[in-house]
Amino acid sequence: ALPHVKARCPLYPGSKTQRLPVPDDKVDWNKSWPQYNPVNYTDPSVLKKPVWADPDIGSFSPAFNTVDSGVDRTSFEGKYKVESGKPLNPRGRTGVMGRGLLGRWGPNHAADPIVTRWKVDAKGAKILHSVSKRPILQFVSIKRKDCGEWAIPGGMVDPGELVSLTLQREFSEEALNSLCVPPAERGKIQERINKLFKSSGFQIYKGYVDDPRNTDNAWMETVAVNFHDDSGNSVSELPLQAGDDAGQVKWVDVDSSVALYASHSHFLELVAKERKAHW
Ligand code: RP5
Ligand code: MG
Ligand code: MG
Repeated sequence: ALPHVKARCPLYPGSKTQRLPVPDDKVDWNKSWPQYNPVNYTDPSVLKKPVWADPDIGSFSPAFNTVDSGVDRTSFEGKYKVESGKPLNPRGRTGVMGRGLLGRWGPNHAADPIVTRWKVDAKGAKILHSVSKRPILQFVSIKRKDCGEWAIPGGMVDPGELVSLTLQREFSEEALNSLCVPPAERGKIQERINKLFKSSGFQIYKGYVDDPRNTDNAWMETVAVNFHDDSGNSVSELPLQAGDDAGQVKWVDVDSSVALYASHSHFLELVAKERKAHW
């Protein structure tokens, strides 16, 4: 895998903390760097001890590389190292130690629902891309409130929650604003969502996410699943409405030139290849 990039962004998100610059050839922990001494940063929102966050190491020593009191501390990347009680990012140095904005020491597990349909003309015929001559996919994208970047409407897996439920819950909260749907419309929408999320899920990716919030001791991992509305008559007709940590929501053409949050563009590339769509 290529060395992580967004996990080395100069300014740590939501803070004034500058990461220690880590050159490409020093990302790997196996490359000796005796003077490496990155800044220690854990966001005040994490130190306040919300339910979703671990306590600080010292008073707290969880069992790593296993499920520990309901919290999944296993990594899709295999067994990660623990040094002086702190887990080490399996993809290497980030220029920040501590947890930053992430609640868990070690892996922080998320799920990404990639809901797609074909781009069609007024008659319902698939539109082919002028250069690649392939049909164009569209996916439901949200604009994240934290950074303003467009993204897949993903979210954290709650302790003990099935990933299949996280996928449906996060999509409902962020792209359909399910928490604010009037009761009269709720049943019909719920029925469509249930149907889509029960049937056509295709796992696209499972593993490390190159997320700007990652640190040397805490990082994002995800399961990304594609739910494709091939005929365009199920989810395509749902009224999209941004909710929770999403500021806007819309159908976006799947194309290599669209810049997205974290590794989301890579996930869409895998979807496009799988569906033989334009990329
Ligand atoms: C990314 O952060 C994942 O791919 C997922 O989309 C997202 C989960 O974090 P929140 O949306 O809950 O902030 O790394
Ligand atoms: Mg969410
Ligand atoms: Mg989210």
